[in-house]
Amino acid sequence: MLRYLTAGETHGKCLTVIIEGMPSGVKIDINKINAALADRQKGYGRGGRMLIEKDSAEILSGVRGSYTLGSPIAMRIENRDWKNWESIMGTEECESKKEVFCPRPGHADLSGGMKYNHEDLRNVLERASARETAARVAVGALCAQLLESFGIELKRRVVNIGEVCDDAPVLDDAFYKRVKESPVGFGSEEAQKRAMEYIDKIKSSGESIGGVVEIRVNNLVPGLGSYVHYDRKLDANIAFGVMSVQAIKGVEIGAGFDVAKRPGSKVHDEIVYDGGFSRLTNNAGGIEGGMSNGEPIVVRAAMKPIPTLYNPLKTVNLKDKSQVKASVERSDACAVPACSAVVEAVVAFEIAKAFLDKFGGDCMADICAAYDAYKKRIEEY
Ligand code: EPS
Repeated sequence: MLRYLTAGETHGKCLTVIIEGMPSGVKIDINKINAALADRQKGYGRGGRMLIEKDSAEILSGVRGSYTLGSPIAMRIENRDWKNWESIMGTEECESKKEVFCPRPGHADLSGGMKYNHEDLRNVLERASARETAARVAVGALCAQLLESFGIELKRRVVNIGEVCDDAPVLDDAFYKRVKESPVGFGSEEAQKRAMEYIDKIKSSGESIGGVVEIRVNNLVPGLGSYVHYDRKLDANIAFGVMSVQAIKGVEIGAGFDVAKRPGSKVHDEIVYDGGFSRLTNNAGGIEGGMSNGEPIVVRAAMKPIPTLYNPLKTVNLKDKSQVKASVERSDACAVPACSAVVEAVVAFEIAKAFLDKFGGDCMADICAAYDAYKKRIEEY
C-alpha cells in the first residue's frame, strides 16, 4: 500500500517526508518535483514568507540513477527562514520563545492548545501551518510521474476567488496553458484582472479571501477503487485526501452539491457504445459506485480564507481570559492558486494509491503487465 508521513514545523529546520510502497523502476525527474514546489509558492496575494523561501526537494533515499528502487523514498525541503528562527525554534533549550497567547479564530490554535496542553500556542501553529503542504506537493509530484508513465494526466485550475469567477471556460490545452501562467490560476485574462483588483481590495482592508479549485484527472481506466467495501471507494479516498489539506472546508465530485437540486434524468450520465463504453455527460465526475468509470475525474474543493487577519477578530487571551484581538502572524491575503497545486498533489497521491492497489507489483515490469492485460480484457468486455 502506498503511504507517506510528513514531519516539520513551519519555522523549523526543514520539512521531511517518507513515501513507502512506490514500486521500483519509476523514472523520477527531480526538476518536475521542484517545478511543482515552485508552483505552490506562486500566486497573487501570497505573503512575505514566499519571498524568503525557494523550495526545492532533496531526495535522500529510495532513488538511484533517476529510478526508484522500491525502498522508502525520503525527501527533505529546507526552510530558509530557519536561520531567523534558530534561537526560537531550536530543539535544545531556547533563549527566546516568541510565545502566542491569543488564538486566531479559524486556526488550530485554541483546540490544539487544549488538546496537547500547550500554553504557548506557537507549539500548535508551527505544525498546523500550511507550510506542511510543501512536503505533500513533493509527494504528489512523485506520484504524478508514476501516473504519467501510464498516460494519466492531472490538470488544475482556480474556479473562483471570493466573488470573482473564471467565466465560462473552454477547457482545452490553450486554456490550461493560460492557467499555468496566470497569477490567479484563471484562464480568462479579463477575469484575472478583476480577481487581482479584488485581492488588492481584500488586502488593503486587512482581510483574507478563499476560493474554489478544480482538479481533473484524464485517461484513467474504469475500475480504480471499488464498490465492495467503504474504505476502497475512490471518491471517499479522494475526499479524505482533499479535506486533509489545511483550509479546505468542502469537496465536490462532478456536479457535487448541485445533484441535490436536479431530477435523476439531469444527473445520471447516459451510457453509449462506439467500440468502447462512454457517457454522454459527466455529472458523476468520473466516479460511479466508488470506482472510476473511464470519464475524466473532476474534483472541486472550497478553501476558506486564511485565518490570520491583519485586521484581527475578537478572541480571548489565555493568560488572563480578557477579551482581546487575535495574534497577527505574517499571512497571505489569498493563497487559492497555491491551494490548487496542493489539491492536485493530494489527488495525484490518492489516484496513484488506487492505481497501485489495482495493478500493484513490486516493480514497473509487473505493473505494466497487469495494466496491459486489464486494458485488453476491458476492450473485449
Ligand atoms: C506557508 C508558510 C507560512 C504562511 C502560510 C503558508 O509562513 P509563515 O508562517 O512564516 O508566514 O505564509 O501559512 C499560513 C498562513 C497558515 O495559517 O497556515 C507556506 O509555505 O505555504
